[in-house]
Amino acid sequence: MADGSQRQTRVTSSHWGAFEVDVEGDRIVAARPFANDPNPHAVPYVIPAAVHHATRIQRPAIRRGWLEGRRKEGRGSDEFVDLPWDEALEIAAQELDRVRRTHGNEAIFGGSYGWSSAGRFHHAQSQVHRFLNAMGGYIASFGSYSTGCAQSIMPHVFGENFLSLIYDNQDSWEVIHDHTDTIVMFGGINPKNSQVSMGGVTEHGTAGWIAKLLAKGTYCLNVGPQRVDAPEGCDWLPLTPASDTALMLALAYVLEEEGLTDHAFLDRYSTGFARFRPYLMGESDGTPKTPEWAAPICGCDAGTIRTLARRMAAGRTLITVAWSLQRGEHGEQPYWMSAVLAAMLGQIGLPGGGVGYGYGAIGGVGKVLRRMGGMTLPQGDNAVSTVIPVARIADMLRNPGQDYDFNGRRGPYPDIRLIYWAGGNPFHHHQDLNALHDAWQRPETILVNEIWWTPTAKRADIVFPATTSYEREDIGRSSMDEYLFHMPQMIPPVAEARDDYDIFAGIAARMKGDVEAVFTEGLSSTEWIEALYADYHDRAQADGIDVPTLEALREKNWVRLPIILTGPQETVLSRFRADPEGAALKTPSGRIEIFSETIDGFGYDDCPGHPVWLPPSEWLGTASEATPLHLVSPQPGDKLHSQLEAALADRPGARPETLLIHPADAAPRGIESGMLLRVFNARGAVRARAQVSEDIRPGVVALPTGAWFGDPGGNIDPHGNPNVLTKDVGTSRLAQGSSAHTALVQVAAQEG
Ligand SMILES: Nc1nc2c(c(=O)[nH]1)N[C@H]1C(S)=C(S)[C@@H](COP(=O)(O)OP(=O)(O)OC[C@H]3O[C@@H](n4cnc5c(=O)[nH]c(N)nc54)[C@H](O)[C@@H]3O)O[C@H]1N2
Ligand SMILES: Nc1nc2c(c(=O)[nH]1)N[C@H]1C(S)=C(S)[C@@H](COP(=O)(O)OP(=O)(O)OC[C@H]3O[C@@H](n4cnc5c(=O)[nH]c(N)nc54)[C@H](O)[C@@H]3O)O[C@H]1N2
Ligand SMILES: [Mo]
Repeated sequence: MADGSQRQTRVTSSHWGAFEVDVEGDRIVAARPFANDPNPHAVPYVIPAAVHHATRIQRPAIRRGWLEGRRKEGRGSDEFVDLPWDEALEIAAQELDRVRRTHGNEAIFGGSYGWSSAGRFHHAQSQVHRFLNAMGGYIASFGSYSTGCAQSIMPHVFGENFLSLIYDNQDSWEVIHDHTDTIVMFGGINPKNSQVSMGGVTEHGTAGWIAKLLAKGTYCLNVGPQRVDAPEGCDWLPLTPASDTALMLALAYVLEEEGLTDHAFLDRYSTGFARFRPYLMGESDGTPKTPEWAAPICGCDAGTIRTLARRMAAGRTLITVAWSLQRGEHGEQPYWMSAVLAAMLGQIGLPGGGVGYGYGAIGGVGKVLRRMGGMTLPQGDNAVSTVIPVARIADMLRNPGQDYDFNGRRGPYPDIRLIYWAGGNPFHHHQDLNALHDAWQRPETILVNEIWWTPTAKRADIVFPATTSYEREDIGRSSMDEYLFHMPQMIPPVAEARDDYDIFAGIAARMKGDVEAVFTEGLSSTEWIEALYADYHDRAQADGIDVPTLEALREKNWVRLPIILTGPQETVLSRFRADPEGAALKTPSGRIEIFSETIDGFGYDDCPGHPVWLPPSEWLGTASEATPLHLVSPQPGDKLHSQLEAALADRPGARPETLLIHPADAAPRGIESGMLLRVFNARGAVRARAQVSEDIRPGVVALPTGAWFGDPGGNIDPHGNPNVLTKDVGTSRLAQGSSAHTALVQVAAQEG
């Protein structure tokens, strides 16, 4: 920690990469990108303002209405009462004890989704889960908002856990560079998104790789609603959002019609093509999936589809699919169909061929590193086995006891009385926020640990102020990065903030039974970090990777480990290709499942036994006079989700958020760049600022995520959070993923 007025500079790590921080006394005074990063993110510049921002939660606070017994009304509108730490911790402990005694641990929701901050020990979600396990368990959640739908569907297709597929079993950029002739990028590959990664990537390399591919002459085609989803130099096939499955079917149709399908591959490595083909050719439903059929659905012409199919069959082709495609109603279908299309091309398991998911979605996809274990806080065992799909939270709160389907299972939603959230911002990330606001009134108690007064903190009953990663010591290590960081404590906690660990330890100490002993195991946070690091260090040494001792790392601040692997690497799919029996996939057939008996057996009309074209409830095909435009809501370029939003929003003109709109849609509405807009549908309304641009297809508007949802009661969200407008519906009964990209809206110029 800095002492006196001397300026000190240290490096730390974050989800958006490493950066240097200058400290004077108790304050962070400047921050700038890390010198080793060829393509750093700009977000460090806002760190000093964010850390010392007026919206920091100063001390524990409890909602007045809750204290006075008005539990189920006033969340989000009541004022808060500041309390001393001891008193607030005591109240929280008594309430947790009351709820588990009266209703059981099944009444406690601790899904607590969210990205929190980098740093291995002070990872808020791990901390809250460990704490809730120590007190007897909680209702957890399955999957993520990022890839929840894919996590359910793809194991049926490739027999592999989806996260293991993308992080450990896809080709590196180097292999793609050396082997691939054509990349067809559904949803693009946007270097802006790869600036971010769980735990951070230090040398941001995705933009550099795409530049190298283009220089080499690799044909890169961005297929989607926005030109800006891929760097300049990539071709663009403007596509109607949510129509990708129709395009993929038409590409498959051309392959089949023109004798370009690799039937030898299908026979040896896949199952079910014979069940799928009649649908493709229109023999089973009377609709051949021709380019002429797809063209009006996709908003492109049939000739383009034919030419593309031939090009894909002519050389080594990699199909890449952005995660956004599965973040919409029927998101299972483009994911499954992309695998079928790749199988028909016969290049799965060959270097630089087949299909890959999420290149560019986050940094580190396409980078191959030696795996290292350790530095993970053990979360203990959860005595409650009920798990909900992560994005079904509002349904759960609204419908206790009601049965719902999920990936072949059917069962009731739990009856939630208490929610504990740490490290996430559901009033940023969930869909249909006005409806979530209403459902959120139902539990008896909501506890939140937060750094800033986010819309979620404002809707809690008991709020504990948490430290930022600059106010505590930690270790920065990501499985997608070759750098290892000591993250020093640089300043004392701001106001009365405490580390999540100390907040939970403080509550645990006041609860009945042995919660404290189970949670802390008698260790301070420094002792935990030392123990976790020792385990990591020993494992690394055993694997022959030389990592410094903790003392040495504290001294050095960071080191670069020799763990990058170069050249072609074996993957689940390359092994399967080489030896389809010996290295069979973990699907029921041991092969790629074009038809899945398992899924067929579920009997879901919204996700049948093979991929099909199923239009979502809201897309340009169902556009009306009231809501004629499709809203897509990409990740924000200037930050990570809603983090640091308070400081970013202070910059002149930064809020409301910018809405991208095509001149053909802007002109009839009298909209020009810079104008204030009202964006609305039956679910709500937000303000936004217009940016008129030909980088987006006509009929589509784009509003990034991340603005803080405004205070309830107003009839328009002043900052421009797209989730006021998005639809809260599961992708299907199979995956129940989030459908953030399913939304139709109207846009109007706003006076003043
Ligand atoms: N419309 C639409 N919505 C989307 C998406 C979309 O594409 N479109 N994408 C979805 C996706 S993929 C995601 S991942 C989610 C992201 O949604 P979230 O992960 O919920 O978003 P964050 O803003 O990262 O929230 C993290 C919160 O943790 C807090 N925090 C940080 N460090 C700490 C700490 O040490 N302790 C505590 N207690 N708190 C801390 C931050 O202040 C912040 O409020 O959004 C989803 N929502
Ligand atoms: N800078 C920055 N980077 C981030 C994040 C961040 O907050 N900030 N968040 C990170 C997280 S948590 C995640 S999960 C990843 C998400 O990574 P992705 O899901 O890949 O990224 P998105 O930005 O949600 O969407 C990419 C693009 O998909 C397009 N799109 C939307 N719907 C469709 C469709 O139906 N078809 C096609 N073809 N295209 C469509 C949109 O134009 C959008 O710009 O990003 C990560 N990267
Ligand atoms: Mo995500």
